[in-house]
Amino acid sequence: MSRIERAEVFVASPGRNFVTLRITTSDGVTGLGDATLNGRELAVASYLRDHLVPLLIDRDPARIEDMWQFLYKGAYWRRGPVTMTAISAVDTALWDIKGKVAGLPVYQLLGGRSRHGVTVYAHASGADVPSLLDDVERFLELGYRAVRAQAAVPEVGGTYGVRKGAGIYEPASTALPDEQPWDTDAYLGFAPTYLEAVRERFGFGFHLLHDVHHRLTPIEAAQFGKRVEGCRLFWMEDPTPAENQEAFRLIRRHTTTPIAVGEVFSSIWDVQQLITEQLIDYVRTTVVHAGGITHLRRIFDLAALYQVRTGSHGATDLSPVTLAAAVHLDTAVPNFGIQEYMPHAPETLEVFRSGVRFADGMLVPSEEPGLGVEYDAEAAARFPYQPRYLPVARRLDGSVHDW
Ligand code: CS2
Ligand code: MG
Repeated sequence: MSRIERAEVFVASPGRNFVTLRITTSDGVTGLGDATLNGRELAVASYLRDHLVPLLIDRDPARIEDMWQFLYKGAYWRRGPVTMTAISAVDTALWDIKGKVAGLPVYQLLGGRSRHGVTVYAHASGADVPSLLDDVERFLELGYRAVRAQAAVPEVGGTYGVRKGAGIYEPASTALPDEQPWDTDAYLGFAPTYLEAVRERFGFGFHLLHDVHHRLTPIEAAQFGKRVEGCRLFWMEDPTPAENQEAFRLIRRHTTTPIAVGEVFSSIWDVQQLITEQLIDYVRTTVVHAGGITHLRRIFDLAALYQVRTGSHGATDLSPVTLAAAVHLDTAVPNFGIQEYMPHAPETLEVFRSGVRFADGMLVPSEEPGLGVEYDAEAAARFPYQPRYLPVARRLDGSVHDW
């Protein structure tokens, strides 16, 4: 029997911080898992190094489901992003190994191809409406079939989702959290106008998305969804914080704008009511934060029963290992909806060499056995970890708001 011989945890910052797990078997097969939790990276690295790696040694790498149950139930303490991200990394690495041992790309192990490509959406943004429109145009010219639009709210200092200059969007950019102002009334007055401007200028021949980023109350979200119905959004994302899943019933009662939720959640139980009561249309849980390929498949299968489709988180703080795993899963599941895609920085792609390819607004997985990603630990060593935090939002009266 092959056994797990070594498990190494790499923390590096090639373009941004990533935590990566590499498992090596007694047969010399390696598997990769992403363990990046933006702003809490070292907690997951320690969870892996101090608590999971010792449990992995000498176990059978082929028993993926059993390993998941062992790490989840064996922790006793349930759920939570740190635990679930660490379990995700192990699970993903074991799928990578299984693919390499079988000589098959991971999507083949998941049941094979359901589609020839994975439709993705790009991130268009602007400091003002004209620059947002230019950005939308640029993505449409690049062949994207779906574009998310975000613009900075005038007079309000910091807005999520808006790139600074020509570089890559990076909200976690300061050594301590940047405290940014937020004004819901200004946003509610402004955001619908730029979504309308996008439709006016470019028409309806592509999917238009928008991320509310947990900024509204349920009734404000209902007002927003109703107001933008004419824009026929593909989705409004995270309209309100979803710890209280019931809150979405109120939004549903008032608007037919589709809803996507899930990027900050880590288990099937966090989205159970949202799915089974059909309170959302797209579930955005990801491989890295929701228990790996094994658990995400379970969430997606539950979602399929209720005609909820997938729409996995794919920002640049998810490593190319997560993107590759997502594209394998997206290729295989029947209820795929859309995949978020923000190309990684050149330094990131120097360290993670990925076989995922973009063409015609779609991603296709590598045909290499496993996930099709290689990690260059030597290159990574040139990019040491840097403390970086996501911002915190404060309302105009100084009180903390959901970022
Ligand atoms: C965003 C993310 O991609 C998205 O939809 O919500 O950019 C999110 O803000 C970051 O991943 C947080 O780390
Ligand atoms: Mg989001």
